[in-house]
Amino acid sequence: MRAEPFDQPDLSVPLRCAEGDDTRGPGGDDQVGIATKTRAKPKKPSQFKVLMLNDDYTPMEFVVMVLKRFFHMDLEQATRVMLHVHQRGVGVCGVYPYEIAETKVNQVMDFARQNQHPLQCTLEKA
Ligand code: TYC
Repeated sequence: MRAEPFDQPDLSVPLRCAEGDDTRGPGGDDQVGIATKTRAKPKKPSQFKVLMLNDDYTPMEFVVMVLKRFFHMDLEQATRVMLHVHQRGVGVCGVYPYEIAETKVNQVMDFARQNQHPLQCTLEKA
């Protein structure tokens, strides 16, 4: 599995021990224990845009099918997004937490490859 560049722990934020997780025994002697640390300020998982890129070869109908199948768009919405990408070069298919966005990108790229289309999809921090 590829190491992913986005979900590294934020080491700039200090972690503190949760109350009551002192691992020393009753006599204050050192003991082996589970280090249970909680983040002082829990963070919302970051969101990622899934972007579709234009190319000169993938059929419009195929792009519409992809948007319907993997992004649950209806025909009208999928056609609008496809035409936006066709005219502007790039467009947003959806915004998701990292792991879901990465899965969508892989699904689209696999499906395009299986059908021998050069369609490209990527993700970007929202
Ligand atoms: N430009 C392609 C064509 O003219 C259509 C297309 C649209 C391709 C969107 C990719 O993400 C894309 N057949």
